[in-house]
Amino acid sequence: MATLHERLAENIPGLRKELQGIIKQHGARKLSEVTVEQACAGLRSVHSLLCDTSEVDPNRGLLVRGTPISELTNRLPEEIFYFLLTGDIPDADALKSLQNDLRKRADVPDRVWTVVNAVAEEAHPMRMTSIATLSLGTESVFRRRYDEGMKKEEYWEAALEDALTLLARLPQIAAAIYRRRYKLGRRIPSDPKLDWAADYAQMLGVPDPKGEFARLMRLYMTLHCDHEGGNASAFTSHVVSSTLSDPYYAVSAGFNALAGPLHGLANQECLEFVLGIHKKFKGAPTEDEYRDYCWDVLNSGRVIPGYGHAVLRVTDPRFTAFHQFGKLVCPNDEVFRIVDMGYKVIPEVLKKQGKAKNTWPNVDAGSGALLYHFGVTQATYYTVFFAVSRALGLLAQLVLDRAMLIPLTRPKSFPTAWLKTFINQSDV
Ligand code: HAX
Repeated sequence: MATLHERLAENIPGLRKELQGIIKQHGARKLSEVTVEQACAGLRSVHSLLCDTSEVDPNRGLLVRGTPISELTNRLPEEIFYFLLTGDIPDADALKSLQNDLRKRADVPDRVWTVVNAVAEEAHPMRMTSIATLSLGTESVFRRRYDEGMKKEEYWEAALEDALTLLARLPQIAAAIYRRRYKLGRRIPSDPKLDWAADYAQMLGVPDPKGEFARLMRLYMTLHCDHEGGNASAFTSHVVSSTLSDPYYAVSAGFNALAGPLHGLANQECLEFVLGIHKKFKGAPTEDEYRDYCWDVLNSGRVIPGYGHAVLRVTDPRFTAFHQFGKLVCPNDEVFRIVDMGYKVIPEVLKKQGKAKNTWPNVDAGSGALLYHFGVTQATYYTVFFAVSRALGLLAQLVLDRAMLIPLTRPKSFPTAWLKTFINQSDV
């Protein structure tokens, strides 16, 4: 089977021609209407962005290239990256070639370590990850080739070069940040015999005699890989990359969006929520105690982290995958039991409150309890796991954007005065 580069080089001319044909023939057709509410409240559901890597179906959850994520849980993240970019699962040779390519690129330059070590030790790990990603960019092939006058048709190849280098290095950087931020000792070197996620797991230094933590890392990296194009981190990365900033700028910007509590930081807040219950009740509470606790949170004006979603209207299949993993690996762990109990209690409470459009758990509700079980107790680090995984999707999306010659993103804004005039005129 073709290598990733070969397969993309085969696919891209046809895809490009197809899209240009669609634009030429149907460019004036309307895809969506925008209401005043949508324009003033986050552009929800406005069909206005092309993304071929994945889509989120309100009732089925994440579909990667049309395949439900629940059918991909045994795949390696490297296979998923190939799949996101091409729509094909690589065979053994193509996978090996991609893994070898990543290994060759994995060495992190010393000057990046200098940057990582210069960031304040108490800084949030997401800030450190974003800074380190940005600092890797001084070697950007995209930037160098752009400055040399690269043709538009070749942008994707230079973007792919950067994407592979960034992916190869991120686990080392993220693991080093973990060890430095929580004073766990020296960096652990990469082991070239391991796959991408298992290597990340071993570099964290988490004891793993049965290989279960490595299994969790593979699952984690696969489940968080992508979530279509309109979520805050993907959209941010898409906008930055559309200016022809290099992929390091774009992914670092995407990470900055992911660091918000309504997005990727929710996994940190979920564990804090569960640990708060554990502390208050000195273990798992009764269902009645759990319910009262949730009402106290809601009545104090806070949200229940890990529940609700801007698009999904069912239990997130990624939550289900983590939940099943927990039931197999640590069914009696008290923190996991609180997550398990939450699945019974919280949807009912949110339904009664009547505000959330989706009362079911999202991906973040249970992942922290599993990490905690393996001794990764530092919840402030959890969004970094999400970021390392989501880099797969951000990078696949931006390589395809450049391949499809997608131009600068530039929606039109308007002042409130214009909106008032528009409303008055349409009322007449
Ligand atoms: N607990 C309490 N109230 C909630 C809620 C929750 N879990 N989820 C939604 N609501 C409330 C909203 O705050 C909103 O209230 P107001 O009208 O008072 O503002 C109302 O229900 C309607 O919100 P919605 O339309 O159902 O949800 P949104 O699309 O606006 O927001 C969020 C989606 C995910 C941000 C929201 O459900 C939330 O805040 N959940 C908790 C935080 C969380 O789990 N975030 C992670 C999401 C997954 C992700 O992106 N990870 O990266």
